[in-house]
Amino acid sequence: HGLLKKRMRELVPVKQALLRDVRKRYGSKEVCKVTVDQAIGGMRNVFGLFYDASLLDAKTGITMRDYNIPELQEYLQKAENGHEPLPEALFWLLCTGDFPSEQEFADVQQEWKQRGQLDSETQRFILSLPKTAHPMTMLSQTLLFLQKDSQFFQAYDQGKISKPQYWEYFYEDAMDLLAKIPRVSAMIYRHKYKNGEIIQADDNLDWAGNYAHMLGYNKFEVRECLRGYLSIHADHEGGNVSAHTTHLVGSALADPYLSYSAGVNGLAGPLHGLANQEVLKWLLEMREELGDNISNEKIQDYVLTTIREGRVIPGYGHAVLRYTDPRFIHQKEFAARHIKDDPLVNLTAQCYHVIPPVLKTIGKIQNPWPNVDAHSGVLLYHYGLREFQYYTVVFAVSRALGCMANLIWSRAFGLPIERPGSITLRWIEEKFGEN
Ligand code: FCX
Repeated sequence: HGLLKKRMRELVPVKQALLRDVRKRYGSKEVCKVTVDQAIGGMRNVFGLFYDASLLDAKTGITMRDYNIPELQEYLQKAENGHEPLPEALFWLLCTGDFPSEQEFADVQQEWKQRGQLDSETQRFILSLPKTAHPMTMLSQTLLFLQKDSQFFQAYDQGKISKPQYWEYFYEDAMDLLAKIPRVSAMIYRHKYKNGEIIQADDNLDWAGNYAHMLGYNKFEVRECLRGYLSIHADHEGGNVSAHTTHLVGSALADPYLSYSAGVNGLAGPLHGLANQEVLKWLLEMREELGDNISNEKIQDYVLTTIREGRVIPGYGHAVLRYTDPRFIHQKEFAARHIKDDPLVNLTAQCYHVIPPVLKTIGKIQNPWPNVDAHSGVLLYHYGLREFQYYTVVFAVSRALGCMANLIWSRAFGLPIERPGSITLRWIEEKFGEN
């Protein structure tokens, strides 16, 4: 076994004991009240989930194991001459709460290389998918195809395992899934957009660098872009659609492949992960209609027209955040360091100044500021990855890190099947009605 599993075996009993103690001391304390509005309104600010690896603050944004985005960028391992954090190191942190040593980091990297091969059946499956399918659908389908290899499913099916062992089998599946997902995703890209001309993995590269390479983008800067991208999108606490779906499906003891395929389906919604493709579409439409060097006034009008048409401004707003998403800032700073005079990058920066004041004038919008999706696609577009339908797949490769770390811990903590209650209109009227 690798060093991460060894470390998890040390940690699991310690954290299980901590959880028992917390429940004993605080188990009956009230976390929050729930109003009828909250039950109907998508459970905003209902704290009814336990999800240990990250926490979202409305003002300051995401922390993963208590570290914010600039801290992660500073403390996690980087590639030689690189500035961006490496996802292998982040996964260690998400699983253990500690930054990995060089040896521990290298061990995860090595393990993913060893587990990453796709067998010929899987490759044939991907290459047989209809090219008209959306790349997110292809990814979800391939994760389901890989489910045949689930060690958890097989052991459970044969009645071989009991509850204390579940997490170890989830761990094995999670590590396999993470090792394979860049290869699967790159193959989907090459199949759909590049005549099926597959690029073999380069085992000298790191996980994210290799993904860039297999997509067909070999500049150091593109690798750096993906290293950062795959790190900052990894986890965004438990309540967002992809994380919550994965967590919920996993709670029924559906294995990591089934669980994450479900999470990917949620990520494919335009109000969630698909927003990054929508941003590109929206910016390109704006440029097509208004040309280059668009004035601030024209952008304002375009925003208002989009809203009048009953559409949302993609990349702006958030269910939890109330200020600019620090992940947006991370990408903006990346662009400032690496990219000079790209029209779409410049337009994105201009939109950042112009759009929030316009959205503020529309009373119902709770958060006028940009989220991560407002910037991510523009970077990929700059580097030549212009098939924007594909962008959410890159998000999905990243989100797998957070979802898998949390899924392993959900089983290690022995969390039960998730089953909140629901209410009906009649129930509300009868409970709160006058008579
Ligand atoms: N453009 C236009 N209208 C917006 C808006 C935007 N960017 N953001 C919110 N609104 C509207 C909502 O549609 C809602 O209108 P309604 O009452 O007529 O249905 C109203 O303002 C109140 O919504 P609000 O409470 O501010 O936001 P929600 O928590 O309901 O929704 C999302 C949050 C993110 C879904 C919403 O802001 C949105 O649709 N943004 C655009 C899509 C997007 O960027 N999604 C990515 C989010 C995230 F980063 C991710 O998951 O990846």
